[in-house]
Amino acid sequence: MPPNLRAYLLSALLLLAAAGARRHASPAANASSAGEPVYLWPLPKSVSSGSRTLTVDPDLALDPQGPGGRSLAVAEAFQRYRGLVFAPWAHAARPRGARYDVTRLTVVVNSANDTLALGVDESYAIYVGAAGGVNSIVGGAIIEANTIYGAIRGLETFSQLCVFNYDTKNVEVRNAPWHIQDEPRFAFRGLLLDTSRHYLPVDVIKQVIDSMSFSKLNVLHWHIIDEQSFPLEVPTYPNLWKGSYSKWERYTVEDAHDIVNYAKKRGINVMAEIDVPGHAESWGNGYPKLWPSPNCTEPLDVSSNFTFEVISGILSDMRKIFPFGLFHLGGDEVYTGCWNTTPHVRQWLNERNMTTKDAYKYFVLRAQELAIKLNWTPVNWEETFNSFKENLNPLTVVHNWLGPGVCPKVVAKGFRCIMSNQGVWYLDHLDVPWEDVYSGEPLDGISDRDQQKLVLGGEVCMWGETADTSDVLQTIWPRAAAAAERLWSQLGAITAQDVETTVLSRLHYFRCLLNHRGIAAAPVTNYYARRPPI
Ligand code: CP6
Repeated sequence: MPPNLRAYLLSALLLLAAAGARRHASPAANASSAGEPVYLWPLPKSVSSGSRTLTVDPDLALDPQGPGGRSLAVAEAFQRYRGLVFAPWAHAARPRGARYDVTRLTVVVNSANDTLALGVDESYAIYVGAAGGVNSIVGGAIIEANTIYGAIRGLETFSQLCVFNYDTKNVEVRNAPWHIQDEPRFAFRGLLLDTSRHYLPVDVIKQVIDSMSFSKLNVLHWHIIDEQSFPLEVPTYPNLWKGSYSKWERYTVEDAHDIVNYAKKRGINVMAEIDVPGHAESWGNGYPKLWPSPNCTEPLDVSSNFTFEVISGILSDMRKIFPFGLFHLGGDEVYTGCWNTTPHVRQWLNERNMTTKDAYKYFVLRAQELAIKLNWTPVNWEETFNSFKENLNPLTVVHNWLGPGVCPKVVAKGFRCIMSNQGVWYLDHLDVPWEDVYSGEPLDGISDRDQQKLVLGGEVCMWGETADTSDVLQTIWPRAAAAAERLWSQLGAITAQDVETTVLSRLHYFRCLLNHRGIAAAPVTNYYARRPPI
């Protein structure tokens, strides 16, 4: 652990002890200033703080520096965060002649390259100063980053340093001066959203994207289509979205572009999925020939070239929408029984001397080739690896879900891996408490350094069978935040803390922050029963 972090943890613990009964107090409920801990989520790599309280000017100005600092993306991100930080201030009258300590936020971004990709540099440093600070910033604040995406992460952290004081009606930065240096532990920090089991309106998806950026998650895994419905417009095969629930429960190509652009502005990649050959029954509503027969509607017909023409058409259309380098091809839960019992498929298998397992492999590899030709890295659910291991294309990223222990085998074979162990990271499992989510560890069972590097990160999954617009955000939050910290923060920072005390109070605070920002996050736990007597 870096020495300054250790010092921070120590002082944080002392402050918590001093705060006593107010330990779990929400930002809104607590108006004391000096000596109150500042709650950051996820915890940065290195932090040092002081003991001064600085007021922040409601007319806080952006001072953009460097080629990337002067980009529209940074200007827009600054305005978004200014709006969030000063939302409670909107009810305060600006005192005449008031003076503030922090009047400018300097944002230095070294590169103007706005390409968003896996592994993009998300590091940043923050200084929030007292007089005579670094870089001639006097009573001001500075964020430095190599890319605009680092700057966006830094703006989030800066916004979490800003606390509204309901007594003085000022936004203040407590415990200044702050020095923070930060970067993610894993490049892939995902959340799966399922729009096939229940349609989610574009605005709801945007809320999910907003909330992801608050916890520094950076991949929206959009499980667009499944057996229940096909909500996406595919111009090359325009009958496909006849498989939507209704004509109102559809995404146009324009909607999809809108989502991708909205996510990009928040440093979030969109990884789209078409789950083949199982989980694809809805495709046949528009093109019944994709079904082996009327009583065998899943998996897709492996024996027909038309099946692969449609996949190719979908992928070509989607390539124009989704610039992210990874594309998810599913491949899970493929029950091939009715391939065997459908005469023309049975004949096709016999002619090739293939078992249904061979045909499953043939299907997955052929779909992978189509994605690779479009310059995509294929991602597949772990059954593909479990079934045919090194026969998978070496480019494949294997996506774990069935339980622990697969990623160690995957990386030992030289494949890359994403962890989503359903025992801890399936958000639709409502009985999994946040502590279990927090305990999920992508590198469990992997000690070799080179093999560890093959673990891209992890993803929490919000499957849609039992959640829709009415409850999807409170099902995701606050538990997804536990995984977000696991994926962002250094391992030392997490294990050094007592999950029951400092982590819990920060998570309570983060949940409240989400509520303040309009995200309907559920309570972390039975808060009042645990509250110490005042
Ligand atoms: N849909 C798809 C699902 C699931 C999977 N794939 C799933 C399976 C078991 C549980 C939760 C979700 N609903 N396409 C598995 C990856 Cl418990």
